[in-house]
Amino acid sequence: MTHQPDLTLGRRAMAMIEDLAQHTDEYGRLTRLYLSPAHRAAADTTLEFMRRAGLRAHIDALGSVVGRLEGANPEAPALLIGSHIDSVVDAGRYDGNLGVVLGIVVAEALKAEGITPSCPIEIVAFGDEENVRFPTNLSTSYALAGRYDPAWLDGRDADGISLRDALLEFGGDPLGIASLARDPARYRGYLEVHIEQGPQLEARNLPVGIVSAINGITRARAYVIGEAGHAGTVPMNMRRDALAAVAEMIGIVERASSTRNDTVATVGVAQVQPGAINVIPARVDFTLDARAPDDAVRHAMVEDIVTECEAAAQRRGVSFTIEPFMESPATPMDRNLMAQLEEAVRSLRIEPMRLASGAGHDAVAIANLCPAAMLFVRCKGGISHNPAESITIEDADTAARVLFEAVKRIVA
Ligand code: HGY
Ligand code: MN
Ligand code: MN
Repeated sequence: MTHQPDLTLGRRAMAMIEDLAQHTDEYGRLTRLYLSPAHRAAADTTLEFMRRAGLRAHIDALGSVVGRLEGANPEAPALLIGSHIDSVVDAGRYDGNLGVVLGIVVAEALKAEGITPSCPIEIVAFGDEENVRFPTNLSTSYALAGRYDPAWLDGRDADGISLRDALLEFGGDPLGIASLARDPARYRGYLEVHIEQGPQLEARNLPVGIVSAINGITRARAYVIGEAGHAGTVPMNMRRDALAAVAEMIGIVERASSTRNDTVATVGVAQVQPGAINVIPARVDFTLDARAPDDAVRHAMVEDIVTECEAAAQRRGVSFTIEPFMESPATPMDRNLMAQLEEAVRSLRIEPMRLASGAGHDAVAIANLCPAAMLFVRCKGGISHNPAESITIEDADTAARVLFEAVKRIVA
C-alpha cells in the first residue's frame, strides 16, 4: 500500500492561494498589477500569513513582503525562498503566488516538526515580476541583488502615473531602495517553486520537475505610421495602411521565431488609431516579446525581425520605429541546488525531470545575488496567464513536501 499523504501541506497552500485570489483590481477577473490597491491588499494578507507562521515579517521599501525565520546561527548565510504576488491581466491564481505560499507552508512545517534550521530562512513575495504596469524588469528582485535601475522610478503606466508616485501612494519609499541590496556573502542560495506554465510535466505524467535554465527575453515597443484615409475612396494601391503593414510584420515575427523549436516571439498588444470602421488606419503601436535559451540566438532573431519589418515598411510607404526597453539574459540554474532538489524529488520516489523555462522568473534577478534554482509544478494543460490556470491539491502537496525535503538538506 503506497503511503497516501494526508495532503495537509497541499490543503494549507491551496487555502492561502484562495485568500490571495480575492485581491484583484478588476471585478470578475484576477488582475493585480504592481503597487495597485489589490497588490497592497495581497501584500498585507501575505504579511499576515508570514507572521502567523512565526516569521518576523515586514513590507520593504519597494512593496515586497519579507519574512525571516532565524536559524540556530543567525550569522550563517541564509536560504532565500520566494516568488511573486503581482499578476498579468485576467490572470490565473497560481502564477507566482504558489511559490510564496509554499515557502510559508514549509516554514510552518519546520516549526511543526520542531526543526530549527542551522541558518536563517528568508521568504520573499516580490511585487513586480510581470512588469505589466511599468517598463521595468524584475525590479523588486533586482533590488535585492543591488541592481535596481533608478530610471525605473520615472517609468509611467498607461494612465501616466510614474512608478515613483505609485510607490509613494502604496506606502513605499524611493529613498529606501539602495538599502534593500543584500550582501551576497550572507546568502547560500535561492529556491523558487513555480507552476511550469507549459505542457511538459503533464505530458510526462510528473507532478514536479527541476528547471535547468531560464530563457532570455527581449521586449520592445514598435510604432508604424501611415496615413488615415477614406475607406471607401482610396484605391488599394494608393494606401499607406498602418494596420495592413503591421499584419505583414506579425507574419514576419511568426516566421522568424518558427525556424527553431526553442525560440518564441509574440505581439501581445496592438493599438490602432484612429480606430474607426471607415477610416484607413493611420498608426499602430505594438509590442514584441522575443525569447530563446541562448542570448546570441535571441539577438540574431530580433535583428532578422527588425530588418524584415523595415523592408516591409519601405515597400508600403509607412514609417517603422522599434524601441527595445527590456533585456533579460538567459540564466542557467545552480548545479548544486539543482542536485539538492533532485535528491528531494527522488526521496519522494518521483523521477527527477530537468526542463528549461520559457517564462521569466525572479530567479533571473536573484541569480545575481546567490546560487538560484527552481522547482516546476505541473499545471493543467500547461495553461497559464489565463484564468483557467489550475493545479491539483495533490501536486501542491507534493511540491510542498519536495521543498520541505530540499530545505531540510540545505539548512541541516
Ligand atoms: O512573461 C514572463 O515570462 C513572466 O510570466 N513574467
Ligand atoms: Mn510567474
Ligand atoms: Mn507570469
